[in-house]
Amino acid sequence: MKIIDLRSDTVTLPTQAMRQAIYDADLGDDVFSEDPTTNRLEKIAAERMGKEAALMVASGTMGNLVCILTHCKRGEEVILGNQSHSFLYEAGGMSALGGIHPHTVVNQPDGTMRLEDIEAAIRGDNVHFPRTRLICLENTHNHCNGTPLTTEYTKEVATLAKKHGLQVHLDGARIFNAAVALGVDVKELTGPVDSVSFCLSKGLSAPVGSVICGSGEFISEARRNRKVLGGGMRQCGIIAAAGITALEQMTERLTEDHANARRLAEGIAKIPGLSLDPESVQTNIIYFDLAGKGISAGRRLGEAGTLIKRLADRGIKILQLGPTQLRAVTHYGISSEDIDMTLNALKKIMIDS
Ligand code: TLP
Repeated sequence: MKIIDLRSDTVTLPTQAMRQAIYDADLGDDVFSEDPTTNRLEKIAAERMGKEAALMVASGTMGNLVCILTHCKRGEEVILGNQSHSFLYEAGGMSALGGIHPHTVVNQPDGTMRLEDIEAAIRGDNVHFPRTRLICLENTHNHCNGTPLTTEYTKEVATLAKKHGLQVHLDGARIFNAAVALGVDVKELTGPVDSVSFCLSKGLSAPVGSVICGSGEFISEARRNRKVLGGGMRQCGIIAAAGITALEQMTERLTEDHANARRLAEGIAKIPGLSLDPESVQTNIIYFDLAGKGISAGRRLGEAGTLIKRLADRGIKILQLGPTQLRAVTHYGISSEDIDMTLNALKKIMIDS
């Protein structure tokens, strides 16, 4: 049975060109900074992000953690969205490993935090308070419908940070989705921030890896923190090779994923019993809801009598986030025929239930 896996863009498999690049990669020991392929990836990534230097890391989670550890000391505070990936889904790494205090501010449905809310969260100089050091943004904002944050908004946050002597880190796991959706060069979105982490292994389809970018000084300190976390990866040109192909060949095609997501969203919006605002879908992530039909979303894949299970029986995988909330993500492995098949299956299941 053909599998249509819409759970995440993390499920993408490497392209043929990536497999060839991996096979051909020149290798060395990256802890000595002697892996030529990793050095090349880092150079390309820094240029693309408009930063002085870059560092490959194992994952998006490690990228965010290394950056936060590099910006903040123990007992210092990070302001970040209450729907941000770093707050919700990174196992509390900043506090568990860094003794760093997360201070959440409400994310608006478009993934922004109100400037006045950010400003109100910044601590005054008082012995009772942790010292605020960093503001984190996320672009695209995964949990807020994959919405891209604009250049203007990013600049406003950076200006506010500067006014208060703070740094800004951007979780740009899907920053190329944002750039393509907004029709801007990725540098415009990363220019205002002090550090950015982006993923090679999501929509860009590389098998492993993320890259963090910032000033030369920041990245040499980050290299030390990566080592602390056990992230010195020796001959990691094996994975950097696929990352170079990802940056060279896979960024512009993200528009296809966005078009597929929009079509899926428009289709879902027409199915009685499912609810979603297609206008909210600007990139490759779709959240939708079971609006009170006699079918539950299913607690986990495989539970009988649920939408998730019934879709899985037809080879279609989606993700459940709450009792009625579901997520589908389009990516390189999803064609427009797959979208048609998914919509037909959803229609049939909802009519039968
Ligand atoms: N997101 C994953 C899950 O962890 C939820 C997904 O399927 O969307 N930042 C953002 C905005 C992310 O969405 C993710 C992964 C990460 C960081 C972490 O990246 P990895 O999985 O490489 O550690």
